[in-house]
Amino acid sequence: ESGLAAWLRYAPLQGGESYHSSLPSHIVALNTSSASPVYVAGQELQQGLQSIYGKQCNVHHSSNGASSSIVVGTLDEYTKAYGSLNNTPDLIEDGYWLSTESSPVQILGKNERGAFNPNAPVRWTNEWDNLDGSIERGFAGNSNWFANGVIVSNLTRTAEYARLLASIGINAVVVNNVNANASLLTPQNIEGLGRIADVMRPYGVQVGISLYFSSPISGVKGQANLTTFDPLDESVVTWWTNVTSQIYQQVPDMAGYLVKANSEGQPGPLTYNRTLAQGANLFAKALQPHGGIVMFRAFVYNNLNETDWYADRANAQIQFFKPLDGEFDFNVIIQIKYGPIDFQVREPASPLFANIPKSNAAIELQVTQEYLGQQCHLVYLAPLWKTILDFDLRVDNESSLVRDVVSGQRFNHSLGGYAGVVNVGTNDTWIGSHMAMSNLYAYGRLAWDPTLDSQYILQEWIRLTFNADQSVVNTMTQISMESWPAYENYSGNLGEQTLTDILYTHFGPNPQTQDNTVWGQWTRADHTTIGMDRTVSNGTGFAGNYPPEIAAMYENIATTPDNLLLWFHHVNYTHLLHSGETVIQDFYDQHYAGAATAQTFATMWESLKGKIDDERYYDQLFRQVYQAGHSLVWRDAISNFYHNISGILDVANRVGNHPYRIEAESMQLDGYKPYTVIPFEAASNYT
Ligand code: BDP
Repeated sequence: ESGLAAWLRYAPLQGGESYHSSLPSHIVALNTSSASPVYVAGQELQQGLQSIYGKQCNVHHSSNGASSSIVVGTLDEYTKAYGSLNNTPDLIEDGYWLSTESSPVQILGKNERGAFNPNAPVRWTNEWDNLDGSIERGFAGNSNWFANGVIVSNLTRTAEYARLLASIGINAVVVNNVNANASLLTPQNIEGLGRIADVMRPYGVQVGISLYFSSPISGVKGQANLTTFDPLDESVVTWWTNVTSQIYQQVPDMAGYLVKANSEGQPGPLTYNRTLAQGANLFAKALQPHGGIVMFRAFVYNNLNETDWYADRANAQIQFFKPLDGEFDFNVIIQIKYGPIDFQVREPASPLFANIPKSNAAIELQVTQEYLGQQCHLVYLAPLWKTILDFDLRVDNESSLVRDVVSGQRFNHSLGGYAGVVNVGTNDTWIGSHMAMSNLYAYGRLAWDPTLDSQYILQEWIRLTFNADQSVVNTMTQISMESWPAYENYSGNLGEQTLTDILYTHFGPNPQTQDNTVWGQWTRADHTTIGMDRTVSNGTGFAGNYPPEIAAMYENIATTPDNLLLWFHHVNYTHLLHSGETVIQDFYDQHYAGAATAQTFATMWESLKGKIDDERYYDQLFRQVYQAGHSLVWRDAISNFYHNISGILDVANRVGNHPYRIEAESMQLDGYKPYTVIPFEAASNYT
């Protein structure tokens, strides 16, 4: 089992034959075109029944009169073939109706993709694939669809990916990096996008692309080269209108554009003193005749100027977007990362969700574990996402759950939803580790229905991906459910964010880089105090970006939850938490507790030997052993760092005292050269 089949293995069910008589013997898929999702759904049913139950069924494409059948089709096609239905629910786009009570069994969709209605219309993945085939923050090999600047000819894996995504309700994939490249827009690549769309379409998955804002002046081969990219310049408008039409000729159902502008070195409208809304609307207008939408990223900040101690990157989105509310075209959605900084292990919900009621909004989640162990650490993310989706922002003192904001329900928008950064690669596990695929599965399930319980989703995934053996389900559940709290504890608790190296790798401990760079992920730690004061009264004012009830909660140290204390407040190391512990001692205790929990994962995993296939067993075991070791590196590096900086002893005398640790210098080094590690706390005796 390489992992390639993910949760669509259709593993044989023991005693499957005993169900044969109660299963229908015919499948009717009401579409004759093999490129249609309904046709493909018929084939999937056939394959699933065969593989799970050993039952052979024929697939027909029109009503064959047989009563013992499963019919799959759109509601419209069904009524044409079988006559009208009583009691069908009202379906929205992509919604479907499944009845096993009727004869024939009905699986009917509002459209070909689709009595479950999705919670939000936009359920996309973002893939940060570069045209050269590399993937930014991808941990599973190279791109499945790009190589050497063009779109590859063999798109088999791309089609397989679409199949996986379809099964969890994802309806579009943005295929290239948000840090985009203008040469995506050459005629050759536009033709290639057409091919990607062709292999995804039978699964009901559309293609979207990221745009490079200054493409008109980038000398794109086969396109006009302008001297300006000013969004209000007529020649620029015409340029994008033309390119957009060319794309729609190849991809008539293109989902839309994703745009990262004026952030981290990406060009944008501010160069011409135009607003971000004017920039977004340039693309919105080009897309309107074709029905596409613009996902405009709220991740806008100017890192290079943030040398001012009081500047707070967390405020940037509010500063940029709040004044523009109401100025975005109807087909623009503001795509907002879940927290105000950047995919950290713990962040408060982005207050932008509460501040642009007139605009469509989507939440951006990260399936790829950029800051969260990069698939070398198991971190099941659904519980983290749920803390945000279920958070009540109390806009106008009324219930305003983030999930109701992005579904469009809270502020009455018909557009909104979810963007998940996945970054699948050519590796057979898709994202780099077998267990990390629970995150992709959970992402799709939550985008369809954010009220689902994290553990429920997880167990559904375990049964499909591994098996239903109770000990398999229980063990994997325990490891996964303990994984995010453990990672948070050993990588940076109390709202410190993930204390990784933030200069480039975002992997492994390096707390000192937090305060020594211009990236704005500060800890503000000195010899006596730690934490970032984001209050209105004394700090950066960030807390005031929330509606009054929430602002008041975070403004006050007494009502700020311990797990976000240092996110909002700057305190003495000896400050007492709600738990009664001091900040520094809790820091030590939790880093030890988190690493201790991670030690148990490998042992628990070992109890699964023989209960799952060896290939996946050993692959994951290797990762759990690695995580056990690396969690100690984390624990010691962070604890030592804060011990050195604060000078406060660990009451349990563990910090700096690791009798069982084998130091590198006491080993025979073969083929290694000692070098000085910075910060030294992350090293063995400085090297
Ligand atoms: C940061 C990543 C960087 C991305 C950026 C973004 O480190 O690679 O380009 O986010 O989301 O987290 O645009």
